[in-house]
Amino acid sequence: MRRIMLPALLATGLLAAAHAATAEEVVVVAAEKYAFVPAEITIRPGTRVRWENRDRRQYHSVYFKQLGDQPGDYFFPGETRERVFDKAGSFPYICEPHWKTHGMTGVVHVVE
Ligand SMILES: [Cu+2]
Repeated sequence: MRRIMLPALLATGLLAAAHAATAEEVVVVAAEKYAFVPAEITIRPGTRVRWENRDRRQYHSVYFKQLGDQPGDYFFPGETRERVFDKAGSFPYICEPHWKTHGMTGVVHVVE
């Protein structure tokens, strides 16, 4: 009985997870302690990513140079930045004040 039940439960779990991923429209990345958490995410096209500054005093930025961002768009504790990714690809970004000193970088993988 267990051998039959386990795959069925796994399949149900996977379906539930896939449905949740499809229904999920916003993925949150924290900016805290000089790091993006998680630094690497994989999403589907059309997903909105929200970066939340969870530090108490420190500002950060989410700078996608290859997407034509203007530098200097810093956001402060409690503030957010958002971006919707419509095209597939890998999009690296940096926090301008901290990428050199703290390796504060991230990447968004958009997969069909
Ligand atoms: Cu930073």
